[in-house]
Amino acid sequence: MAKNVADVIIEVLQSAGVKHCYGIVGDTVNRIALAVEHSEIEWVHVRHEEAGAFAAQGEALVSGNLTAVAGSCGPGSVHFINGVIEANRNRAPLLVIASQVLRDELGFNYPQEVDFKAIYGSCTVYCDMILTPEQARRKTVIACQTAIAKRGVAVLIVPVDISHSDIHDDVPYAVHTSLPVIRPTDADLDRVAAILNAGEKIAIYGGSGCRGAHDAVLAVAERLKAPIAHTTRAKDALEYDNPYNVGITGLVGNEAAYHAVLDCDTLLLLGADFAWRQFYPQHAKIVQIDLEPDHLGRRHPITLGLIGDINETMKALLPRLETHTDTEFRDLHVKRHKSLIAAQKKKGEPKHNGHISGIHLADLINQLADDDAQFTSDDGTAAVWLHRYVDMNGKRRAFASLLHGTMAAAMPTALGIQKALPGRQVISLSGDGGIAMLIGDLMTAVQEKLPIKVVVLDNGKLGFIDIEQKSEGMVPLYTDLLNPDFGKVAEAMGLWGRSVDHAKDLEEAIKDWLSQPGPALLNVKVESQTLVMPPAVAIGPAIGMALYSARAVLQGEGGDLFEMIEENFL
Ligand SMILES: Cc1ncc(C[n+]2csc(CCOP(=O)(O)OP(=O)(O)O)c2C)c(N)n1
Ligand SMILES: [Mg+2]
Repeated sequence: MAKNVADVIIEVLQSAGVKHCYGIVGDTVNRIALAVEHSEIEWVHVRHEEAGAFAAQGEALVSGNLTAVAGSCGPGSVHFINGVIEANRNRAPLLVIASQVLRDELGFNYPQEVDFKAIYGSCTVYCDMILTPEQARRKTVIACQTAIAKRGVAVLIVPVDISHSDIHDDVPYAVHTSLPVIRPTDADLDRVAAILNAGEKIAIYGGSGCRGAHDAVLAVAERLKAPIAHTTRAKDALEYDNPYNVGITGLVGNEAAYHAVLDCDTLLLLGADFAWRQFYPQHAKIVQIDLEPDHLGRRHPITLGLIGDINETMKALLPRLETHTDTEFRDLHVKRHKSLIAAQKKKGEPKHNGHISGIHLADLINQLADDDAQFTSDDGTAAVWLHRYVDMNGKRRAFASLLHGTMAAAMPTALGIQKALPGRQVISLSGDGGIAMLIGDLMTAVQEKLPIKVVVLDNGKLGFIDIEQKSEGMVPLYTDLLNPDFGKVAEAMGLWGRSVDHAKDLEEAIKDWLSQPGPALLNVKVESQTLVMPPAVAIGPAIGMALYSARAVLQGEGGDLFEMIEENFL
């Protein structure tokens, strides 16, 4: 019997594990939407396709399942772009159905005709158009299989006349995926062990490739008496139950991790592709292990680079390692990390004026959130506070735009995580700039009954850029935000909403907000000047701040300068 193409596409998606399809209906995608309606896949109706793509990647990341989005031709499917890039960089398996105008009209500048291959070809793992009804099953299978196996975004371009067509000769192509075990050979592991056994001050620097390898990495660290620094993306994979943790190095990090990595004589780099080259040691021997061959030695020259899954490789390496006994190097950095974080939290505590720092807000949320809460954060100061001051424990997870670095991802990503994990507390740390960008999708939380908890860090500024410009010696340009009361905006949209501006009211407000059964938004007026200092203040920013101080006084911005000094140094 003849089958409709749209039904076949959705049948393949369902067999590949897709549970939800996020999108906005319209003309060319309507037949696909009908197929979704007839399947076990649930349509999630968003207000902006970009938010839909962020949500889908949140679901894909937290569940590991292939997730889908579908859009109408032209602008509808163009709107996905920023979320698609975010998903692809985060290695989220995502299938995009970009519906297209009639095949007959392609190439003639037809209304809403867009060359999706030109747009999506460079930022996805697969992008192709279904050219005939008979290709539909086969291309959908390859698209799904590629997205799952290569962990990225596959875009399937579907002309409207194709999705309405019938397939007469349906061949049973099906999605096949498996997880191989990949580790270096025994001889290569012996070479790694020889380097590590000769080391005296050994540090481990773990990245997101360490997900699922917590115990194996810790066992190696214990054998080598090595402190473990980690990237921001590995925070939830390595920080918990880890007596060797020294936290994050890099711009968001702290001095303990920074020095552990820089001052070691031997660095074991595991599943980490940290981009900032100045944070790698100049003279240490570096052994790098990564599942991705193109990560080996691409940031910094290394002594030995091997391809392997971190869990399997560490388990095979452990018996080859001699037990080191000198704990001085490790203990020094572990102790330093603990006292640094405690001191920073102390500094962030409210002062006589009742102002709330982002540090204090993050610290309180850390204490009051559920044990298994899932956190998302926008690019900006929210990402810094989340990664520095919210503790992970093996059940919590942190999601932020750390590779693409986009604003506005936090709230929509939370929608998708909530969809995947009903009943779980999902907290979005949103900037006031970030929330405004996709604010319409707060209505998705209401309409789709997704009880996400959004906190807006309302500093009245594009705060991160304000600080950045000051550190370049500039008097800030175009960073001010004239905000509405986001608590009231949320209420008008049908969420629970409230605003707080004094530290004395904060704890009660957070408790109230987190206890709401439905979606809730807490708007918190936070200090705009709390500095996001890198672990070792480079000469550049220090001079920049001094220059800014001089210029600010000369240009009559002394008030701002005083506020900054008061928040950070008094
Ligand atoms: C879509 C997008 N536009 C611009 C930027 C550049 N940028 C990075 S952080 C930032 C400021 C974010 O402001 P806000 O959301 O208010 O967060 P804050 O730093 O004030 O907490 C900007 C403009 C970006 N990363 N993404
Ligand atoms: Mg802001």
